[in-house]
Amino acid sequence: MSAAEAFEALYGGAPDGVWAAPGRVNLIGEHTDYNDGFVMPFALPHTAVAAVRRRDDGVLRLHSADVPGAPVELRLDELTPSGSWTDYVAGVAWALRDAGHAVGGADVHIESTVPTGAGLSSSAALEVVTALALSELCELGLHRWQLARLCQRAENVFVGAPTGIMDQTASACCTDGHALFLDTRDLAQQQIPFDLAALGLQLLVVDTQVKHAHSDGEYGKRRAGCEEGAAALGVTALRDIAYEDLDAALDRLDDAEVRRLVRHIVTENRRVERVIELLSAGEVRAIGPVLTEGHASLRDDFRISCPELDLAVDTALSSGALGARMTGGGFGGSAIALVESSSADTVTKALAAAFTEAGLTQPRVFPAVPSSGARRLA
Ligand code: GAF
Repeated sequence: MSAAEAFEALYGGAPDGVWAAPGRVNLIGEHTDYNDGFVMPFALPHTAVAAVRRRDDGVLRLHSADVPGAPVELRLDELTPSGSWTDYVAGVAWALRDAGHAVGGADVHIESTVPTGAGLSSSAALEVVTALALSELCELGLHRWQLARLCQRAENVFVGAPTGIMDQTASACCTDGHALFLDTRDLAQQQIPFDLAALGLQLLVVDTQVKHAHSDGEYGKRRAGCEEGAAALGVTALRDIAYEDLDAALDRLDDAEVRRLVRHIVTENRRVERVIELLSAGEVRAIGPVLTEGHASLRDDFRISCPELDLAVDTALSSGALGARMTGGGFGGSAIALVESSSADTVTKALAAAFTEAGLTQPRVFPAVPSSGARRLA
């Protein structure tokens, strides 16, 4: 049954439209987004699909294919977080209305293929598909970057997770066959062609199936530590520390942990620039070692890896990957590995064997193909 048919069965009558918004993989630029830095995600083919019908009576009815039962019914003027999946949808309606946009209600049915808890932005996909649908149905005329900002606000203020802007912008703004080079300070964007198949390459996603939650404190602690570093160095954000000035900046910091956080952010911004330079020069295979260096920095300086992610990265590298690193918020979720297409099977089998030997749940491994951002399907 399609999402539109499921909507009809639930609510009676057809939806006004059907929209989709993808999850993402981040190629490089981790935890730089709340430091006004650079990121480079691309959209996955996995999407949250929403069949939506506008209403004007102040009522929001929400249903997900993953949650059996009747739709949840909420009043727009009484929205409060409930700790469930509906917060990501209701939070967007709240953020739109809080910003003064006229949203009068909606019936919503969601079906998502974005793996949850895998660090692939299933929640941003939910937010962005809601924002795009409501914006179009209520004729709000908002730009994609404005939708991303509103979705980030929903996540920060309504859901209560202190995330940056990368995931929502990736879901809203990515395009097929490209990675998105995003300057998170002003949301300036460049679409970078990233057609790996044409070069005989694949980027494997290795979902360790270890779950994490952003709101569990560690993410917020890293963010607070970065802000402490920026304040101690007298800059607006760590983005303002040039790579060339890193050693001098580190000398001015007393706290060893803050020093490590600062070093990760400054070197990570440099790695994003390096990847752009290499991709622009057509040296795609040469980004491999830069990705691997990024993993070491996240593991040793930012300290957000975990044994499962390290095992995925080490195994991918020892079985032939050109580069590998964890991707996303950390503490579980997914790693990525750049591989020759001809060695994708070998790497996948090596991962399965290593996880079996370590007594871990099998990872879910699949090639990530750069896909379209949010769009209307019907
Ligand atoms: C999570 C957050 F939601 C993003 O904003 C970003 O900080 C990422 O972790 C780490 O790069 O996905």
